[in-house]
Amino acid sequence: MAKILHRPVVVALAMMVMSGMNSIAAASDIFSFSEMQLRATVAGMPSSAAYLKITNNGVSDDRLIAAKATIAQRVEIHSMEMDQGVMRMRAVDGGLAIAAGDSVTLAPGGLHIMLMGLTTDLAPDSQHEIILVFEKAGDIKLTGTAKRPADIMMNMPGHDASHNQDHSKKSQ
Ligand SMILES: [Cu+2]
Repeated sequence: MAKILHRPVVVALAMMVMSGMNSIAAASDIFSFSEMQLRATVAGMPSSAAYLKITNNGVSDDRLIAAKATIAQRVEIHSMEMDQGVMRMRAVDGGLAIAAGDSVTLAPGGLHIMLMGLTTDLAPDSQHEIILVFEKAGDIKLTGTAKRPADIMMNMPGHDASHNQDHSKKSQ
């Protein structure tokens, strides 16, 4: 059923982007998103990251399996964890499970969309598109705003959400 829904969702989002209604948040029948924020870069910085809160309003569990962007040569979904006193990033194995009715927060110091091999500088306040690829819902295109590190997440509640996910839950 999700496959049938996926095209209308993309069309609806594209229309919202064109009409500028997604400056705060974009929404679909299945997923809603906080404003996506990208870490602004200065000339020559090779990588950046994007952050947002993703909420699954649907009745079936889904999984963020990839992300795509023209501003980077490689885009991966990363986690960041303390390992013997050192912060380490790594690609999330098998994607990010988002259970029906649940939400996951990608935020500095934790989960993030990693943008590697930037093809452009991300000037503060500039806007960039990233496509989130869900296992069932398909591609959803979002527009995010580059922010200076100190300004990221200033307006995003629910910072703790990434810590109450039950990762042991089987979603398939
Ligand atoms: Cu990373």
